[in-house]
Amino acid sequence: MKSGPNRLRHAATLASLGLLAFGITPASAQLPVAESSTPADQRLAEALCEPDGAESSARTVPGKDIAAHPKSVNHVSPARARRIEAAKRATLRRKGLTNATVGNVTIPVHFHVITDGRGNGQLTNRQLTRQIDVLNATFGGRESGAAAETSFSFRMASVQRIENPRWFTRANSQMMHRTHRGGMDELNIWTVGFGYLGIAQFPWSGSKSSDGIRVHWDSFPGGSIENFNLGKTATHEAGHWLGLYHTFQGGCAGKGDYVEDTPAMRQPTSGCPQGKDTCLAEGLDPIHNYMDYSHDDCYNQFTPGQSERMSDTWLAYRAGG
Ligand SMILES: [Ca+2]
Ligand SMILES: [Ca+2]
Ligand SMILES: [Zn+2]
Repeated sequence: MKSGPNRLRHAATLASLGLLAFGITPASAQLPVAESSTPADQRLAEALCEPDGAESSARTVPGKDIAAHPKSVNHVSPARARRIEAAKRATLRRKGLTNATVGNVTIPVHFHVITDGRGNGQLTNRQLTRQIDVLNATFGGRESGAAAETSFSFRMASVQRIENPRWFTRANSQMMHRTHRGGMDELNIWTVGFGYLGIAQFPWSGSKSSDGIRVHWDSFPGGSIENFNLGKTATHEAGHWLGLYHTFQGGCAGKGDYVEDTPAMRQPTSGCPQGKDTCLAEGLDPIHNYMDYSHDDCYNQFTPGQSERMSDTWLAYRAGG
């Protein structure tokens, strides 16, 4: 069977089947990238035969696939999220890390810059460095007084540049398996030109050789995707890579995103609507949170609760490689 992101990610249907996790942004900014050659329904068919059961979280390029999937705002089902939580707690207990804390962790980053041979995908070294700077500013809590300073920082470990038009548009699992570097404690970032802003693999699912995040190259600092070109997509996907759900996970009911200090919200945010409040539960929607779908310049924080969740995730699934 074919592989790749095009067989992933059909949010509404897959979520209703309880199979996969992800979301489709309802943002309506203009779409600067080429149309995908793969029809959405084919993507769904391919997703249903995902061989390794990889669970990912995807974010579309604004305007992409939205009309066809208006209800695509569900992610991990609440039942699935409960099982994931139980498994994580059991893993921490087994490792004797229930009350452990994470010191400062510097995560090596391996960039795989995929190009199409026609001038697309060519990120400059300066853009890669600026992306690392954005990861460090965002995970360091430097964009808001309310932001948590997480345990995590990032450093450039390697850059490989690969011309492959097929990988550039499909960003498939073959690309990841053949190029992956390092262990679970190192972050692989594939930059590609697919129909999504980004796709992350959660640490509790998928194979080790596809661990990492795939990010649209034009979302990097200086990229051309309007409202999404300050490098915050990589921050969002790295948040998933460290175990965070969307802030709108689960909507208004239940445990939501399993983070206490992110107020529940019914739907992902488009733009930066001040005062948005979609759940009766206390608190305005956390539109400035990196795990919402707001514009890059609206984002400014992870919360202390998210920071703690990422540390737990690190201990359970990533520490020690
Ligand atoms: Ca919450
Ligand atoms: Ca509320
Ligand atoms: Zn996401």
